Amino acid sequence: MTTNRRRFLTGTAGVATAAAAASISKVAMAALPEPITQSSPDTMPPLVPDTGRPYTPVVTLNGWTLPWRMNNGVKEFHLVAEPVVREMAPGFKAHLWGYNGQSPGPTIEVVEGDHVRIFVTNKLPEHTSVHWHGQRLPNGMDGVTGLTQAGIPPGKTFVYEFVARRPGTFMYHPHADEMTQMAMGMMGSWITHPKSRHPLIDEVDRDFVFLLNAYDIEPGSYTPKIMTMLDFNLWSWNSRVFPGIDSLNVRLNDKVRIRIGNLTMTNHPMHLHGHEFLVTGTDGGPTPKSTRFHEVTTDIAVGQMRQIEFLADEEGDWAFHCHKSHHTMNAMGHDVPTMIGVEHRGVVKQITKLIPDYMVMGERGMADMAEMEMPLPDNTAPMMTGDGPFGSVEMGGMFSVVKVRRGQKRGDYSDPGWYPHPAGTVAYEWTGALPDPARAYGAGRSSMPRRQQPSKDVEVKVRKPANHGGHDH
Ligand SMILES: [Cu+2]
Repeated sequence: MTTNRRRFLTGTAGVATAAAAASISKVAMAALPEPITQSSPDTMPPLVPDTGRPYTPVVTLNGWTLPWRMNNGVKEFHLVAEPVVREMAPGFKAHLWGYNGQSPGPTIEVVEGDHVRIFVTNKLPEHTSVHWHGQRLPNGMDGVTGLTQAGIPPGKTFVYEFVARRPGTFMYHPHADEMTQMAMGMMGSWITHPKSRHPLIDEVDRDFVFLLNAYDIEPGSYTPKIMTMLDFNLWSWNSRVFPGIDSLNVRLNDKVRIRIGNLTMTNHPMHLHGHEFLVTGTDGGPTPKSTRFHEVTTDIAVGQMRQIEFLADEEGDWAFHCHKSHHTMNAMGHDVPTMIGVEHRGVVKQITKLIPDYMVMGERGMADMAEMEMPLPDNTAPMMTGDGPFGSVEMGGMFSVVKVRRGQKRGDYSDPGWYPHPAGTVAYEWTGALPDPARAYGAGRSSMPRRQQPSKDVEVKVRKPANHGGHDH
């Protein structure tokens, strides 16, 4: 989080905040709530409710919560579906579609039992709708174009109205030309807080939410390719890629909840370092306690949500990432043959044809690339970046850091900086003698003799093919 967090209500004057609702005249209450837009991609501070039932608000990673107004006991929100320019990482902007100035759209937070009215204005060049994923609601409010409603034509506003019946972690997205609209970034999170103490929903000190999404944006271009099924090159959280994703900053011994939804085309095994967590909920609601067991990785399938909880009782900077290694890389993953161990001097010309100004991949691996400034087309997320206290982190995409600090104040979400490791607690170089390894008897043999012996030993080198199709096999 940066100083930008203070620019919370930019855009249209911010008069439609809950705080101002009391002073709005009857005439105004009959009109639409003024749309509120967000110009910053930073993580905004939690929106503490000052009308309606109280609750502990969530923090949307690189996102924000949509303010509402109360209108005769109804919580009113105004979503505007529109083209947006999203900064996916510093210096890297994408032309997406989203809601109220950003992609994803703002998080909607309500309380179990709330009567909710959502105005949806369509400023896209084609019709849209909003499906409220996971909600119990009247069928005609489910947002499936053609099935439960007509699409919202460009320039028109539709109204959705229902009671938030179930507490839990949900999301919203179009159910109209889905392939285009979701590939362009239209989605948002929805949290329904329990109205009172719930036997399966614990109070937590920190509550984070974000969505997994993916884009195929060619280096040098600005708009995602929407036909892509598998071969995405930008794996993002809330339309941000590491190192553009904010860290999740918590206080030592905080109970932490993280809610994650997957609107990509593949599954993501989410992995937390240094702690074990429980999966306490899905988009079906809180999980029964008998089903909970400790894990450090949980897979989130397409269209699923998972809510994980842990006690942050180990100080440090703990990596938190998707465990698919291709998903912790940024653009340039395509059409780049692996050059490990390949004598490269003769092939530079060919590669340069593929990628102008291409420099030779390290013969020793890819880590070299992270250390060097690689010439890239304009508007490309660098292949790997992120400078840590010990050098390059060699990651991109779906990666961030959970920072656990003794000195972090309650309710303070600001970045505490790098963890000062106590003396003697960092992996160090061995400088003594290195004895030859003692090989066990029989090392290198197999469980049975091979039936057909090759005439001579075969040795292979693993080389990722150029133009490989997809990262998901
Ligand atoms: Cu992944």
